[in-house]
Amino acid sequence: MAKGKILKGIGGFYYVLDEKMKVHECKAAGRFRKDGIIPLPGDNVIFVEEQDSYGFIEQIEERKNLLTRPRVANVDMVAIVVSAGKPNIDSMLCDKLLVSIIKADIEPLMIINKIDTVDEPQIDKIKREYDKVCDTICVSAKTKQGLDALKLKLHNKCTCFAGQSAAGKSTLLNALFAELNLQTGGMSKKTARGKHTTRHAELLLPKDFVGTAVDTPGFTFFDNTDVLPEDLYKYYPDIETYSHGCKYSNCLHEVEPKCSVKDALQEGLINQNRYNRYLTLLKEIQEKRQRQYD
Ligand SMILES: Nc1nc2c(ncn2[C@@H]2O[C@H](COP(=O)(O)OP(=O)(O)OP(=O)(O)O)[C@@H](O)[C@H]2O)c(=O)[nH]1
Ligand SMILES: [Mg+2]
Ligand SMILES: [Zn+2]
Repeated sequence: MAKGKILKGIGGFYYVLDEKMKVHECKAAGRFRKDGIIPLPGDNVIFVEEQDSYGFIEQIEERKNLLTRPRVANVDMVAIVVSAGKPNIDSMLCDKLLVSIIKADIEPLMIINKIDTVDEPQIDKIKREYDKVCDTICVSAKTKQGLDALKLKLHNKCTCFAGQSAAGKSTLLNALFAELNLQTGGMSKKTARGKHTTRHAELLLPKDFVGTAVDTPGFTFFDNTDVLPEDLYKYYPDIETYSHGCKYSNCLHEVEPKCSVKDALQEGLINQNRYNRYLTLLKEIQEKRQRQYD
């Protein structure tokens, strides 16, 4: 038996890094599938070594945390990478991702990339929406602007890079750690969307760096239906902070009277776009739940 960490899983094979930095191609015990457990990048495992770098995963150690989209375990931080230019930011997708990160009790970071392609006001607009939610950093993987500051934020942590396809996750990781040599892609001219270049989440251990990173495939769809409507605002730190003066303890901050969130909104303390999207997501969750009961 040996201890290791899953770097990636492809087609039923898991690539497990052992304590001597050797990678083993492993199959997983059948009972995981029976119990509905999927081994994930970031999982700490106990495996049986077989010859020629093969192996068999026997046990998955208890996870510190788990993110279902992208699927990773045991990360310290999730960096949401967005493009300041093309592809256009999907703010609703960012908000949903933030809800899931904060719900999983993981630290979020917003990386605004491609700042070489747009003017200051466009960057500021994105920054203003999110700087009361989490730490934000503006960078360009192309000009390398902001990368030293970003590297400092990644120090000593396992950071999962997540977000839309073509936001520049893999390009950023290459710019930070040249030896990674990850595949990068362009955008489809027809749809103005990314080409989904990265196909698998992979835990990376850059040389001469204290910390690890997970590159993940971009996505466009996100489902938050496991959140209760009355809990949703708790995953909006910029809204939650003003919720303590509401008259009703089960206030949804929607139409209720004497709502301190709406007061804060009137005073300009909460970003109007974030609040509008909160209401949209609240409706979406309520309607989905309603359909489940019908
Ligand atoms: N101008 C400019 N282009 C960038 C920057 N960062 C990335 N790109 C370009 O954006 C495109 C997409 O980059 P990728 O790194 O493949 O994007 P990704 O987020 O990894 O995409 P998926 O793997 O599909 O999820 C490539 O053509 C990059 O060259 C940047 O800072 N500035
Ligand atoms: Mg990629
Ligand atoms: Zn309220």
